[in-house]
Amino acid sequence: MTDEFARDLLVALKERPHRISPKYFYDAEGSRLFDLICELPEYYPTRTELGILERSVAEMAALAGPGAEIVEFGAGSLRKVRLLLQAFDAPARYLPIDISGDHLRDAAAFLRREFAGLEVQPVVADYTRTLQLPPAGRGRRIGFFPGSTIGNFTPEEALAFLGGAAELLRGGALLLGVDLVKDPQLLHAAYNDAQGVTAAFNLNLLARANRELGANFVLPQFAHYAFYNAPLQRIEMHLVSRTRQAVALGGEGLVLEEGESLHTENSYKFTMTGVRTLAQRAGFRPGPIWTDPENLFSVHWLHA
Ligand code: AVI
Repeated sequence: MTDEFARDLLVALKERPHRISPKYFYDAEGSRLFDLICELPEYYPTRTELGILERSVAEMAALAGPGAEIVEFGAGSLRKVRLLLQAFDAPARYLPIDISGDHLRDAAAFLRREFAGLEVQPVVADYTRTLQLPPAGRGRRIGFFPGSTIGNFTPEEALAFLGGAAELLRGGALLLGVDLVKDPQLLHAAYNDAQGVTAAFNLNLLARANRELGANFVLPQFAHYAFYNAPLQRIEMHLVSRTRQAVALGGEGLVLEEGESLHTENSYKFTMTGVRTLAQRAGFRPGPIWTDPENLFSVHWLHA
């Protein structure tokens, strides 16, 4: 990962516009900051999705049927998958897929203790690449991809990911959590919180480069800038250079001009029809959609 990070950051700084994958946010500190974001008053997606799951998990369990196995893409918040594991009828197996082996081991140990009889089989892999899973059991395979992480993919990546998931889950279904388009002020606030946690999360990408790659980014010289790009239906996060500055990375010297930005993340927002069309193109048959009273967030059942 360190080599890949070094290479991608170097490319990002040399090419214009400067942009890098948001996957590099998530070292231990980045994951800690993201957990804090999920608790912020302005960041509605996590609590809204949890509310939807709590209200509708019985319907989801009925659709899954007995002895299902849950395949989670990314071992994120245990709170969400626990709701499914508690409500599903005798789930046979839980297969969390994550690039971080440590995170997976902790999550697996925790769930094995809580759900006696549940087989937990972690898969250390990058779920955005082609995946091999252990052979399916007798129950249906239900994929789980909550949190609107799909929104952090480019449209092409989202289609490719969903196409792969449809193959992997054939005969089963995917439960997909998706953030919806809404009042831009609400979106803006969610990515510009008053406590500055999202800013710290964004800046951690540079702090991480200093820690891991021996770079010399001076964090106060960069501004967190997040805005809703309405025509493209996405939040964009950037780190904007406050001044002309030299950066040393991997033995190379680079210059960032005043006002130049490093584009660190897109977070696409969807309409319900948009999700259904995308899912159909990827080989799913759209099923029920659950949402909250304010239509902030949606959870989709997609037949594979
Ligand atoms: C993980 N992902 C869905 C979050 C989002 O909302 O796009 C990451 C995030 N970025 C800033 N705040 C939260």
